[in-house]
Amino acid sequence: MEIFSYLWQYIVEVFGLAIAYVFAAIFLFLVLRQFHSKKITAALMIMFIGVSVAFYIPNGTPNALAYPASLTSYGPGEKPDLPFENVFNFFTNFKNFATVDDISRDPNDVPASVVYGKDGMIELNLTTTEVITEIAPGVTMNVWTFDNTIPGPFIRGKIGDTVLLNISNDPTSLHPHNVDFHAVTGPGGGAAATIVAPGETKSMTFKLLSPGLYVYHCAFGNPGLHMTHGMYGLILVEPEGGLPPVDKEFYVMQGEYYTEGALGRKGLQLFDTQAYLDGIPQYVIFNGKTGALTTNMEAEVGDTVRMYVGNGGVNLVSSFHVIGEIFDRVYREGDLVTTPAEGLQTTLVPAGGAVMVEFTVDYPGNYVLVDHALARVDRGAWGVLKVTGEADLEIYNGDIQSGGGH
Ligand SMILES: [Cu+2]
Repeated sequence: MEIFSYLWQYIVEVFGLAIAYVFAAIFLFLVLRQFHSKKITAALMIMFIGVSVAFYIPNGTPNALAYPASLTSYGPGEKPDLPFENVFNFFTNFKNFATVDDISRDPNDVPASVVYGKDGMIELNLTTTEVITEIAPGVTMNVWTFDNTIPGPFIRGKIGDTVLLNISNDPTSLHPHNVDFHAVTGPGGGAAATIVAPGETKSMTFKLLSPGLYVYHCAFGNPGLHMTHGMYGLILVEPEGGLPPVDKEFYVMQGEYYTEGALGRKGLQLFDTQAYLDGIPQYVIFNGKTGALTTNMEAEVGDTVRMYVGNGGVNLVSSFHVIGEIFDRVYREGDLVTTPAEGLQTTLVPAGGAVMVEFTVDYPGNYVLVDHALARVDRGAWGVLKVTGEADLEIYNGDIQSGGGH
């Protein structure tokens, strides 16, 4: 049974606690018996059990077992928890869930130009899935995706284009899903017309009316709950005439995971509703998991690099920064109409928002992408742009050592 390997730590903990308690009780009983009559010993033992139970229930219940039965929501949608029925279905259907070895979207996976179908429309097929994957080495979670990656595919269009969207929900899913494009004008940004039950497919068309870099995400039930499970991505609407050409384009998206286990706790992690409501994620990651962007972003000295940076949130605003670089141009909040800001160090990426940054790389080395609220780096929010080429000693001349922030 595969599931036992995921739950092994919980099982060991519960058995360990039970054994320790039983032995403590036996020891106490033997000691008390030395000094008191049977009646007094029995009374003291009952007291011991009563006090320990009263103490344990409010304080010692493992988080994973403290199911928030009284939870409510004052939002327009559903409560931000997984209904008990779905948790039960998850465990009873565990073997039906696909396991994905690498959930992260390749940051190089950006279409170079808009791809049109034969009818002149952009044809977009999205499949929503619920899968088991590692979000950090040895840390497993049930995540929900568009096309089995986090973030979902990068969608590229141009102002005036029409998109034909076909959205399918995999039959193994336990929840309905849909998609809200921030680039779409109309009810729910498409969400109202794309609700798909497991196994269902729906189609719609929408027109891209405004240029910009936009987030898309699932908005079914409790939208934040679906987003924090991994259901977000970016859609670019290029302005008239298109974006100026650059040498390298990268797709980076920040997200959060709320797990019952503390940071680094191995094994299958259940969703922590309380941490979600409090806005304290255990993991803050780029492209779906820790370490997703450490070996796959490369450029050469002289290249102009463009990064499409999104934030799936749900709770945090990202302070995006590249250590050792200055952004030549920042298209704040994904605004592709106004003249971009120039010469910025750190830029904000709102929850449910995006930014486009451009910079020319002038010197070889490793440039670390971070959310400059730096404790989040410990939670996973970093990546590396590796730049190769000739060193210009006029720009930077020193003895480069590892561990120096590069
Ligand atoms: Cu969803």
